[in-house]
Amino acid sequence: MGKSSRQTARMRHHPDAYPNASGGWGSVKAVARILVQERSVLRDAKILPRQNKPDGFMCVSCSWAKPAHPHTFEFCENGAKATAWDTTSKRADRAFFAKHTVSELLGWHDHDLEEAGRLTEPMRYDVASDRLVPVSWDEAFAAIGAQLRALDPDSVVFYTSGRASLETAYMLQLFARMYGTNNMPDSSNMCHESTSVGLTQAIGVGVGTIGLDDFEHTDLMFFFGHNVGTNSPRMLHQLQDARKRGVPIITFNPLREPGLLSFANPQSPRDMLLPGDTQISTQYHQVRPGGDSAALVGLCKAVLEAHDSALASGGSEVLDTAFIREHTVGFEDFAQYLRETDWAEIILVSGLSRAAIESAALVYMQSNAVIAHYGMGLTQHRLGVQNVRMLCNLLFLRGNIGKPGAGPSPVRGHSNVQGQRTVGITEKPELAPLDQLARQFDFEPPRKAGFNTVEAFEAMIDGRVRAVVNLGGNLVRSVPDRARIEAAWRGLQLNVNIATKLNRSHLEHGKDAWLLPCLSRIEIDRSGGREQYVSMEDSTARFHGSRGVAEPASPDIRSEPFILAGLAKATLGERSTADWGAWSEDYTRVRAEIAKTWPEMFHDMETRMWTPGGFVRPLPARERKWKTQSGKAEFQVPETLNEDPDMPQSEPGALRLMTLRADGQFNTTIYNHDDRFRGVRGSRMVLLMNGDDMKARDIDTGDRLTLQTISTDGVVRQVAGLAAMPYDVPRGCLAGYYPECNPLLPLWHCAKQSKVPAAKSIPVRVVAVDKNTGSAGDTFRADTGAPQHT
Ligand SMILES: Nc1nc2c(c(=O)[nH]1)N[C@H]1C(S)=C(S)[C@@H](COP(=O)(O)OP(=O)(O)OC[C@H]3O[C@@H](n4cnc5c(=O)[nH]c(N)nc54)[C@H](O)[C@@H]3O)O[C@H]1N2
Ligand SMILES: Nc1nc2c(c(=O)[nH]1)N[C@H]1C(S)=C(S)[C@@H](COP(=O)(O)OP(=O)(O)OC[C@H]3O[C@@H](n4cnc5c(=O)[nH]c(N)nc54)[C@H](O)[C@@H]3O)O[C@H]1N2
Ligand SMILES: [Mo]
Repeated sequence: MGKSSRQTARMRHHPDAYPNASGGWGSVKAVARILVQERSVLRDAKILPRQNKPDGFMCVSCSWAKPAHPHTFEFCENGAKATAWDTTSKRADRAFFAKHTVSELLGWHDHDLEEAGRLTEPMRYDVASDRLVPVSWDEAFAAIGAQLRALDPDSVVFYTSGRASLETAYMLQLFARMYGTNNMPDSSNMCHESTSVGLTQAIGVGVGTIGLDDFEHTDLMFFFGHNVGTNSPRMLHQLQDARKRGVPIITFNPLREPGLLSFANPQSPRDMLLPGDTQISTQYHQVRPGGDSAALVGLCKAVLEAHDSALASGGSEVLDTAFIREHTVGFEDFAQYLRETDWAEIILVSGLSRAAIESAALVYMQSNAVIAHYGMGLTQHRLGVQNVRMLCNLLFLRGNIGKPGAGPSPVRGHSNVQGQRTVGITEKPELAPLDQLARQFDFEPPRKAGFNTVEAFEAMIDGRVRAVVNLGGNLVRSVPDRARIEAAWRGLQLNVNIATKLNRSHLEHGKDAWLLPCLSRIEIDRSGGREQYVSMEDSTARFHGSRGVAEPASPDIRSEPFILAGLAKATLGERSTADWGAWSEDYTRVRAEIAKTWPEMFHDMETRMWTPGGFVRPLPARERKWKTQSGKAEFQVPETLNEDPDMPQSEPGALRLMTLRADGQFNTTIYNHDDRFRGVRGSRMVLLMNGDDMKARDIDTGDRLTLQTISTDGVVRQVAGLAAMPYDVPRGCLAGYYPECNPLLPLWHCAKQSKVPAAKSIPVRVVAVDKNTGSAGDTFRADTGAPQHT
């Protein structure tokens, strides 16, 4: 086989060339492969069937709703992978750390670090031997507590990734506030914070308003910038049911995602046997990255024009004028803005034709109940908050909120990222019930705003942050501006990591670094000598109990509540009125405190958390009660449609880079080097590129590109060794993988108001092309080392 045909075989690029729809037999095979790879106990035990069941554990992968009447196998390919990853029989134990120095491990690929297996006991970095060495829990708590006491609370940051339970999150926020800081950045600062800010402004709650029942009543669903087949696959069940009822799905996404085109349910024998897959998207609009505000304004303009001409010709209203009158403010200004905005600008910025936008608007106008799902394609932009507001504007025009089958549906990321914020993890003091906490625990909580993720790292770079307590993140990988933030991380005085598996953030040690291994919630938690349960909130604002089913990976690992209690006691000592010890031995006590803080939400939690399908939190917007500044749902006039102030209009050849997830990863956890749906195998150092853009630059498939960020701050940000692959994306943009491309993303290139890094629109140029001379196989083998960056 010649060079280029071998490459094409490895990098099957066109979605139509992909043999399987989302799910299907490929998905069954992928699950089987990871069970073998991890030598997972799943193969023997009956663990998977208890995933997302009312009496089982809530999946550690995505946050999608857990139905009251679950499928026998209420899990997906990626949920099964996540479970296998945690229940692996591999161990990174003291023998492993005795064998490998930290300097050596720093040369390992991210995949290989986690693949070493579960951590088994607490460790501390030892300078003399350049190794992580075992310590006792008491020793760790005492040493960390002493250091924290000596530090200024303003210089300490408590990060949470979105997997922690409600109990853990509540304990962490209380610990941080009793210690004296609101520095509580979390993963949502890099994720759906644009939603929390935008929806709160528009509808008075920072979360989506739809539930699973709405899928049965909807007439139309939009999908903006979410890759459901990979990132929340269980949602495909509801989508497929709706499609069977004939409900159209209109997708706006620059990239033609095989996972949004068609679906075969691997758990439905009928779908597996019948030829022909169910079509997911009935219309697919390849909007330019960052062109969503323009596309949404275009949709609104088409609806308004149809309304005006219907009235002029004596027809009936297209807008829901009763809803607009009774429930909203700002309509007149927005309508005027729509009338004054030229189609030419909308078409230019969105990259879509007027006919395409009007065809979507037409279906919207024919539908009485519309859901708008969205993900990182909307939130991770400079105008991320505005994108969310424009989506609300579109829904408001026809009263598509607070009625069955309608509403905004931000598809959240981590399994409890929404819940953490609900129970007080926030850097914004105004969002936490500080007075209540003060009364409940007899202390004076700090009132000063804390750092979000971007601010925490800005402060770390200039030396104002000295210590980090990191619950479950891999920040040197997930945060932008890798070269600068890694250096800052290494300069920390104290670095405390609570984690299940080894990652790079544990190895880039500061002066004093600790690694405290915790249970996964798939495991049975016997803290205090009896089985403990935890709880979480899903993407549809429902709370669920979760009980572990697997034996712990090691007798010497501890639960997150136990670890936080140990740290809090050692740090706060007599200063704290909370009975940390008792809490860590009986989580019902923690839930009782949560219920005291938010009685309306969490009353009778012990029984309600086991309700099949979960219990729902009060959502005023769902009842058309608006807790906004004006007391109404608020239209917004966009500030600008031109997405990107950082994108030079003048530089010819400038490209916009989107950084995305592959099928073989969960965020910084890399299960394998494949992206099954997109047909990429064996490498993540790949750039999906428009074929004409490649031709114009004389780039062939497999050539290795060096990308450089376009910026004026004098910092050179560059990633080399990215193999070009033609893909169906609009001209002028390309897609690469997160976290490999994070060195290109400047820390300050983030959304106004929410500070979510603009990971979906990084201005870049190609500065070097290495012609591929070896075989494709050689090219890909080179990727198993640590990602290259300069
Ligand atoms: N298996 C698995 N599941 C996961 C995760 C995982 O890594 N693996 N991560 C979890 C987390 S934390 C999160 S936040 C979610 C993330 O799930 P998603 O929201 O799906 O996030 P991404 O994979 O980053 O991709 C976003 C999609 O947006 C599109 N896009 C990019 N730019 C634009 C744009 O400007 N406009 C529009 N309309 N679309 C755009 C991309 O083509 C892609 O299809 O998934 C969660 N679930
Ligand atoms: N360029 C770019 N950057 C991005 C994004 C993007 O799309 N593009 N997405 C952003 C988004 S949406 C997110 S959410 C962030 C995520 O960023 P992070 O929160 O930093 O990272 P994760 O990869 O989710 O965390 C992985 C680690 O969690 C630990 N872990 C796993 N399970 C548990 C557990 O039960 N308890 C504890 N304590 N630890 C556990 C493991 O040790 C693992 O190494 O990344 C953001 N960064
Ligand atoms: Mo996320």
